[in-house]
Formats: sequence, structure tokens, C-alpha cells
Amino acid sequence: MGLPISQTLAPDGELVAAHDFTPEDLRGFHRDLVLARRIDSEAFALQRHGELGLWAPMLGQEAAQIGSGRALAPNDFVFPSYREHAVAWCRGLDPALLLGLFRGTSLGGWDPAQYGYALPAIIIGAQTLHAVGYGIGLTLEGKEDAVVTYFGDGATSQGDTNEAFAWAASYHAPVVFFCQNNHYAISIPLERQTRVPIAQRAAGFGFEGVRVDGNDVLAVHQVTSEALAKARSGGGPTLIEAVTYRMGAHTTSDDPSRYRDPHEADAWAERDPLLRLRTLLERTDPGFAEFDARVQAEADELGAHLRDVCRNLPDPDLAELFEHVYADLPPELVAQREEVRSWS
Ligand SMILES: Cc1ncc(C[n+]2csc(CCOP(=O)(O)OP(=O)(O)O)c2C)c(N)n1
Repeated sequence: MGLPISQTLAPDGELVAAHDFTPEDLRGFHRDLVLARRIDSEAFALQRHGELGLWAPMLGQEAAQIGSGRALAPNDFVFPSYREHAVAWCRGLDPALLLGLFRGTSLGGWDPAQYGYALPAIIIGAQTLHAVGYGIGLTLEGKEDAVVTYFGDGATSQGDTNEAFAWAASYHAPVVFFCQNNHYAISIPLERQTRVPIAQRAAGFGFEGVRVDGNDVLAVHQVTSEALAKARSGGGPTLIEAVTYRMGAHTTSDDPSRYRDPHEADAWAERDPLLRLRTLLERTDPGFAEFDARVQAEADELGAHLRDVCRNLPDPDLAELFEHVYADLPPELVAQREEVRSWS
């Protein structure tokens, strides 16, 4: 039913549509995908070693994140959920900055204004409203930048997300809603979230929805670039549904074997976003093996950096909990802060 799924690079590494990427662009995507996967697998291992309290893996979703993240301009602003580690990478964050929250040593870890990348939203869908508010603000200030907000298929059932769609449509806000349809909201499958494809729901709010193969970095880049250009030039919001799959667990506390057919995961492993670009490059780029070896060495260095920074993250002063919300703390919170200080 409904909208077609855009695809440029098929799972077998064949190009099925024209594109404008240079050989260097393709290498850049490969590098990003490999390094993003390393950030994720390294953080996962750190959690298993007891160095992080939790991690939300993005295994399988790298192309959706790199394809869209690399389409952003420096002045665009991103409102992520908690799983967009590769988008953070595209925004120039040192991935080590992502670890403090998951180690429990920081309440965020970076200045959103510096990177155009907000702190993670753990409340499902909350960030979609933040994005629309920010987008309406941009319009009022006469700026021609775009806002992107990332969320999952489960978030489309939240009231906040539906409110965000309604506000963005009626205010013609320059917002790209980027849904990574990874097929599960923890254990709840997509079929329980919606009776129609997610992208199709945009029409009911009065704006365009597009579906793209979320494991195809080239097609994702293309549709996101178009949606961003439209937003910046006053064309209003777009809902992008990147059809992908969460190959791992929801978080390191989850056991997907309790609710998922293993054959389903095997079928998606054949659509691995890294493999298809690698297959294309191995066939078409004569110097690829050498380039790839350099990328793998870079990944090893990045892994060592993450382990090193993670293990040396300083324990925070508990009283820091009281910072960053109020300019002037109300008296009852001053009293609580003093009580917390007396514990150490
Ligand atoms: C408002 C709210 N309700 C429930 C939760 C608990 N919760 C955490 S993750 C999650 C599933 C989210 O699924 P989805 O939106 O598809 O994103 P994904 O984790 O798959 O990327 C839920 C229900 C929450 N964090 N916030």
C-alpha cells in the first residue's frame, strides 16, 4: 500500500538509480560507516566490561544516520533521541562525549549550541516538539536554516509526536522529521504502531512523507538533502521514514530473543548497510583495499581512544545535579543541594 521506497544502492551492491556522488564521496561514506560501527561496538563492549551502565546500540542503522547526518549544513540543528551516535559523529562531536551519560558521570556532556546537536532525549517523542518550537523560532527570526529531529517507529504513537506534526504543518515549520523505522519499540513490533506505512501518515497532517531504504546510505543522503533544501527555502516540513532494522538489542538491558524470530534478524543481516557499499567499492574502486586498510587502522585508534577516555572520566560532584536548570536556585533546592553536599 502507498508510497514507494527510494533506493539507489541495492543490497547486492548494484546501483539501481543514478546519483551524483564522486568516488571520494563514496569513500567518505564508507569511512563514516566503519567508524560509526566501531563507536557502537566499542561502547557495547565497554558496557559488557562494566565501564558503562547502559548503551543503546545502533547496529544496522548506520546508513540511515550517516546518510542523513552528512546531508546537514553547519547551521542546521538536530534534536536526537538516545540512539543517534552516528549523527553525533557527523556533527563533529568527539564520540567519547557520548559516553558520560551512559557511564553516569554526566547529565549531557556537551554544549548543544557548539555542535548544533541537542542533548539526548530519553522521553520518547519529546524532542519532536523541541524541534518544531526551534523551527518556528527560526522562521520568526527570518533565518533560512533547517531543523532535523530523529525518532523511532514507536515514537509515532506518542501524543508529542502527533502534536509536533500538527504544529509543524500549520506553522509551515522548517523541520525534517526523520523516523528510523527499525521495526521495534523495545519488544513491540511495527505492526502494533500503525495500520499504514509511517511516511503515509504525514499526508493526514498536510505535509509530504517519503520512504527510503534506510540501509542505503546514498538514497538516504539524497532524500534528506532534498527535504532540508525544501525546509530552508520555505517549503515546510517533511516526514522521512527510513526503513531499517535494529540488528541488536534495544539496549544492553534487553534480550531480543524473547520476542523476535531469529530468522527475521538473519534476513536483515543480508541487507547490512556496510556490506552493500563495500561490495560496490570493491568492484569499482581500484585503490579500495588500501583505503580500507587505512580506515580499519583509524577505527582501531578510535576504539583505543574511547576506551581510554571512558575509563578516565572523572566522577562528578553530586551537587552538579542542581546546575543548568535554574539561573537562581529556589530556596528549597538550595537546601537540597546543601544536604547532598553533606553526604560527601
Ligand atoms: C514517554 C516515554 N514512554 C515510555 C518510555 C520507555 N521507552 C524507552 S525506549 C521505548 C521504545 C521506543 O521505541 P522507538 O520509538 O521505536 O525507538 P527505538 O528505541 O526503537 O529507536 C520506550 C517505550 C520512555 N522512555 N518515554
